[in-house]
Amino acid sequence: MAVVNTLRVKLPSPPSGPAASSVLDKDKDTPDSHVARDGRLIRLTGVHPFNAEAPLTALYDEGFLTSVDLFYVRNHGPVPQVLDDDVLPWEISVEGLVENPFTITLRKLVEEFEQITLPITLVCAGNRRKEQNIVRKTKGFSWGAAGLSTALFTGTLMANVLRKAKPLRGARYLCMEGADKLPNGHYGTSVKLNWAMDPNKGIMLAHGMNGAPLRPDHGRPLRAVVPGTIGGRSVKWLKRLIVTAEPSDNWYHYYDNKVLPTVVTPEMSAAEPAWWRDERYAIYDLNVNSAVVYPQHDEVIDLTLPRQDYPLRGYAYGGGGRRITRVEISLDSGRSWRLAEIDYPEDRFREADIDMFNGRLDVFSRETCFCWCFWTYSVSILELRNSDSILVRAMDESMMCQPRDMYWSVLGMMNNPWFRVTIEKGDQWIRFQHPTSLLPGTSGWMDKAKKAGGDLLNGRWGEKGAGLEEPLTPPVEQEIQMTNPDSTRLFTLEEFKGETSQEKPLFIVDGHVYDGTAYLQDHPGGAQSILTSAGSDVTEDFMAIHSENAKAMMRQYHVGRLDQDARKRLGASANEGELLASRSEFLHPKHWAKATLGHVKTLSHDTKLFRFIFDEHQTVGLPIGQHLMLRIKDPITNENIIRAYTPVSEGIQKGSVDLLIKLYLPTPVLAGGKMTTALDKIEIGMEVEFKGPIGKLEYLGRGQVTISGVHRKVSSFVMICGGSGVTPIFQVFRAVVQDPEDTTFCTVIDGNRLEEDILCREELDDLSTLKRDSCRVIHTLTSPSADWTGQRGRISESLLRAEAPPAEDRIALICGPGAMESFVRETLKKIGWSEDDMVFF
Ligand SMILES: Nc1nc2c(c(=O)[nH]1)N[C@H]1C(S)=C(S)[C@@H](COP(=O)(O)O)O[C@H]1N2
Ligand SMILES: [Mo]
Repeated sequence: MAVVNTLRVKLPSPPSGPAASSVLDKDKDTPDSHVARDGRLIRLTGVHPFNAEAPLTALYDEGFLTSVDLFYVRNHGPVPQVLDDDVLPWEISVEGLVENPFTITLRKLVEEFEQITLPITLVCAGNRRKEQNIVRKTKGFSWGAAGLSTALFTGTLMANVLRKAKPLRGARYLCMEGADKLPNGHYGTSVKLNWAMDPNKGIMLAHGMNGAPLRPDHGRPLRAVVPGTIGGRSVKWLKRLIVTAEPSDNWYHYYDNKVLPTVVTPEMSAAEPAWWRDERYAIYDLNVNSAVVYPQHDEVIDLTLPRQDYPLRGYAYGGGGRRITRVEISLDSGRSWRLAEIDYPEDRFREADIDMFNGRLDVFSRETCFCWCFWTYSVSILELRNSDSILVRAMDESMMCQPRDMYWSVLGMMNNPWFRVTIEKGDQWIRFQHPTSLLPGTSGWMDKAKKAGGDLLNGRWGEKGAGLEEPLTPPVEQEIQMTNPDSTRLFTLEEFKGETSQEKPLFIVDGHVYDGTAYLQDHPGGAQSILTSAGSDVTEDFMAIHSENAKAMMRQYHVGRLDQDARKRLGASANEGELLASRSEFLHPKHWAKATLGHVKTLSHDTKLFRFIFDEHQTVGLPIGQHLMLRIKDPITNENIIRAYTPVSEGIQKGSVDLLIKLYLPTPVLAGGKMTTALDKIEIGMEVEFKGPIGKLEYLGRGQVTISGVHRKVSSFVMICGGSGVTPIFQVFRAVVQDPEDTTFCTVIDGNRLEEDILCREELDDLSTLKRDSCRVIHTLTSPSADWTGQRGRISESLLRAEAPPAEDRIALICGPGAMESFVRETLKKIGWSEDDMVFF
């Protein structure tokens, strides 16, 4: 690079290091088998077509300029392959309403036109769409908040090329078309001609990115770059420029990159094409937006460590060249706001007038802002601890501010409500939750609020409680029927595998078999997106990616379902299944491990013992005192139900785990518990999933415990429980009593209503006989029969005073219904316990 004048400032430079040079295994069987990529990018639409963003933190940490490796990618279909020898001879045409139509090669574009280099942030209109999809599934896939990237683009101003063609009177639009052939024709769109002619808009024809030729994913060898405007207008693999009187009539111009009015449902948009024909709803300029990067999703601050201030950090951008003029932070749900500091790295280029990458770098002559900026706000940990959430909003120079409420629309685009990070609190820590998470098996606060039944559009982020209005109409959440009741064929695994081929791709969603043949030509992601699914179970990806409309279409391709045996074997052969099966412990903290229901034993009118079976060589892998999570798909609503349990079986037991579960059965006035209702319906041999361990207490044996990771010595336990709360307590009690060397004293106080309600009674009583001197089990009943000889009444202050006084190295373990737990907490405090010595499960 030739430096023309001496700089007083240091310019941000692209991240160094070589770009990815090998083709990932995943891509080898796809039409993109010629495209080298970086494995860190998170794929958002299965394997192919390639739509991907970097982990948000990795993107931010690279700084102002994004490496070509982490630059987000939005491909509607396969990447056109352009060999080295074909780069310079690449031809584009300039045609339509022009006096002087011509074609020109890339070589001539570089030779004949002035070359410029500009820093530009591209943002997909779908950035942050996952938040919309959680409110209600849109017709678009789930982008997180990293659907944007910044690079130094080198090329020529579009205006210079157009001027040479001499647009005629009446010409108002510049249409652009790419070389990628998609199910609905080539990708194409348009922008206003007088924008393209305006040097202030910076619209360019780019062949270079961060000082190297464009990468295949980003439009090699030539693309349009339209700064300040959604990425969708920056046509890649550019072949044609067509000057017209009307906006582009390309299919993708009509059916993509629009914000339809919020009243338009996915069904209406499919049934009434007029909505799409309204150019007023087309998106051009980006809207003002911002996001929090630090704290990251799931980041934990340990409050026991020395406290420093925490620098909150993130990004913001505006559209149409407008500068971000403020970024504000609220720690009190939007009642008050504080000003964050903003850094504009783009301005450092403004002061330079140099040559960079063989193009003139002249940001100075424009007043526009075409790049993201970074905000910071330092806050004390104490304030974070006292707050429920961090809210961020940005404003641009036209005083447009991000709104509090989401504007939900069919395509889920331009999502820009205040970015909210919630703060969860424990005794010794706080943890942050972003709205969504892209990692499998994880979720953000939005998923949780929604699952808890909150209305995410109630102006309070789905919180419930005093002063909040219930929505006038319940949110529409309809179940889509994907199966055809007439398709009753049962497939064996051999039949399914034998009949599937590249001509006739059969695939599985939710145990049902679909035949994609008739849809190969019409799939918006190209035939490849179906062909890569042939012969496999694509449930998770399919459900995550597809809209309600797409799901409704599945009915016509439904051909039957797998039989039990095929389901089991297919599940077990999935990669993840193999990975999990090769471990000596069944539970995995990150992956859901599959087990089947072995048998069910009824213990009382409302409790059953469930045995779940897994690999016979594995133990469950649960430390004493910890819990596991059970996930079941409701057979009717398909909804995932997750609850934490502590097994009653021992950790050394191989091949199975036993859960004692109290059933909350429906009554004429009350619906039953969700898990109960689902468990009631599952049959022997059916599949469920487990994950874990979780929990703050671990009993290491012989008087040693850790509580939230902190090691402690115990000489006696008081274990207070009620109902099924006995299960975690039982684990610890058994561990103490079964070890002859363990001298820890235990007092179990178990409160129930009727004698037959006492769970694990025999086991508890039998175990206590092993250590008569050091272990006691006290049962108390609120409705005892006449011949009951044990304690009577609720767990009371006098009972606790008598049996559970505080003592040196004594810890209370408490598990039971909420009301009981809070009574015990208050009472123990009253009789002299410190809260540090109580553990609630
Ligand atoms: N020819 C072509 N151009 C295209 C697309 C495409 O699929 N084909 N996707 C568009 C969309 S929606 C976006 S957001 C940007 C993404 O550019 P990138 O992949 O280089 O980040 O390219 C745009 N240009
Ligand atoms: Mo996009």
